[in-house]
Amino acid sequence: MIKLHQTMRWYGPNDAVSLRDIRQAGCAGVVTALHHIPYGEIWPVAEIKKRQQLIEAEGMTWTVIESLPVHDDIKRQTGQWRTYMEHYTTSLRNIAACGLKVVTYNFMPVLDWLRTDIAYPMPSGALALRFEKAAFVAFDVFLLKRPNAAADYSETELETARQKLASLNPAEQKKLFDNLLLGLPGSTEAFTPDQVLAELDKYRHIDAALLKKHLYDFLAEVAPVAEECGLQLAIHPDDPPYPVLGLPRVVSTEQDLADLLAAVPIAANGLCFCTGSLGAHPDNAVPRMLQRFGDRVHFLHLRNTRRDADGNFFEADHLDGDTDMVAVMTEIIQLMQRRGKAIPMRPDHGHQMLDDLNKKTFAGYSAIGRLKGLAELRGLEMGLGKMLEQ
Ligand code: DNO
Repeated sequence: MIKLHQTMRWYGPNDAVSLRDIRQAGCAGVVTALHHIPYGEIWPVAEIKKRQQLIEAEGMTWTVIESLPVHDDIKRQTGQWRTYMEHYTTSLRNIAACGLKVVTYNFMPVLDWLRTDIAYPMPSGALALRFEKAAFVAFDVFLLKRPNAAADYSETELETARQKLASLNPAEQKKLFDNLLLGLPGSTEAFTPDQVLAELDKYRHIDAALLKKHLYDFLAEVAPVAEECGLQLAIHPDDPPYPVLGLPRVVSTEQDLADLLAAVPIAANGLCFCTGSLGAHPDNAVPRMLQRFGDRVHFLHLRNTRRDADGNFFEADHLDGDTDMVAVMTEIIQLMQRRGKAIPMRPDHGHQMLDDLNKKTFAGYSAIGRLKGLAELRGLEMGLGKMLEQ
């Protein structure tokens, strides 16, 4: 029986969660990135090796790079984008030279994932990540004051957002701002409102069709290089999986994934299948999508969300929420037997709980909640695996 290759994300030497912690969670692998290298710059072999040695000294492998970021100039095909394309392929070759195999990236313009609340209390007192529609609209229209933002929402949505704003004191408004503009994963620097507005404005001529074209152009050049040097590219879906702040998002739906895989039909052009991001869209039938695209899934993020009818969602326990994790795990087990290959996975995010409530960790990435999620998923895999073997 081929089993999942269990990993956890590590933000590097500054992460309050140590490699030792990750090892004790039962992981064989680590997912990390050279967060100190600015977007668009080349990852030198020496830097990759240095990081790899730290991980191997703790008895694990650096299994997946998450992420090798795609510079926004490439997403827009403006400015220095040709240079950044060359840097990207050079970085891929350097990564392959060090023996790594899987590279995650995303194609979300300007910002990566978005949450309005990073400390949403569960009934147990554990804290979860949450996206609250009214708070998001309030941020967009009344705090950030994006030009013409109001046109993207209904009168009811605007009214609910107004009420939400009125319920927040200045400190809470600042917190909402900071949560949404937390910046980029792995960084603690938030954008200023003016910086964000300037970045958003650079996309005013780019609609979904054009962004898709730019993504496929990127892949047409980069995926063959990856294939040639034995790497697998794994694109992370949009989170949340729909347009935000007037920006197009093009890796959100079943059709988006089908188009992407068909655009460059080689194995290296694959997916980081994130059940949490995809599951936040009511139309995404996650187990069915996994069945359909399984052959091109190079990395798995396992996580669950619970949605409501108003467009809010929070991150539920890994085995709870709207996505049927039993169906997902059944697909995964069958997929790995069919492909004859273990797929790397990580428990994505986790509730902040127990001793971690007093620690400063990256939002979503405290140790104990992820350990709990991983342990539950590991048990589910073992139980289902035994049943399927019979
Ligand atoms: C959030 C993460 C994402 C992911 C990137 C991949 O917790 O899953 O930030 O790392 O989108 O490029």
